[in-house]
Amino acid sequence: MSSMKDRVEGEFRKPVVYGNRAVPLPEKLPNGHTHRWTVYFRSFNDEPLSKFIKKVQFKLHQDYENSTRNVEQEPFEVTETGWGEFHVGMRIYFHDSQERQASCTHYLALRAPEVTREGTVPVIMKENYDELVFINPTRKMYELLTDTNDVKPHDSARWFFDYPKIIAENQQRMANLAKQSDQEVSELTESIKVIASKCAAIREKLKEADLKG
Ligand code: SLL
Repeated sequence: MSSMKDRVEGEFRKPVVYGNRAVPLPEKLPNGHTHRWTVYFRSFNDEPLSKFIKKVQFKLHQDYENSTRNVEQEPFEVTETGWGEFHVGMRIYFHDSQERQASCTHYLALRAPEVTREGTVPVIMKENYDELVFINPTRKMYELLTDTNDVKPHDSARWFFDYPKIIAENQQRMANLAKQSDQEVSELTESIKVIASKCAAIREKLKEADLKG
């Protein structure tokens, strides 16, 4: 603990938003996944948080491989596909090791609430407003917290209606999954051929054994 003289007395707040958006996939995947979603932690006013945030750790449902995801760069977000809703834990680590970690939980939304705009696919979006509160921060932290050069007026529409990006990501995701399943099918076909030829060899041996016996 550093002494009070290295610190700036007072309470400093950073407005943040965390939540998720989700879109239904054009078709259900073989693993039952029906949606693509992105869970995120970001600033309310477009300010880069990585000035003072070192990483955001996302805890997904244990169904997911590597269910603990560390994101060390902005945007602090995780994109996945899935079928179900669950609590996503987020832990915020600061560059200043004297600052205690912050945490929050978001219940992932896949089916509602929906936001629509004429001529576009509906997008599910659920988010929470919150504030990171820093009490008597170190001088260095104080300087980062009060540097408002990058702060822009809040514009939620920009986040709500970034449809071209969402649709492009979805198409890319589907193309990757299709490629992946083509690959899996050809691997399985190869394995079936190998097994069939092993079976044939065994049958051959059995026939020989039968003839000898
Ligand atoms: C429910 N309590 O029953 C929730 C669990 C789990 C979601 C939701 C698939 C993950 C995967 C997925 O979306 N799991 O296949 O890796 O609704």
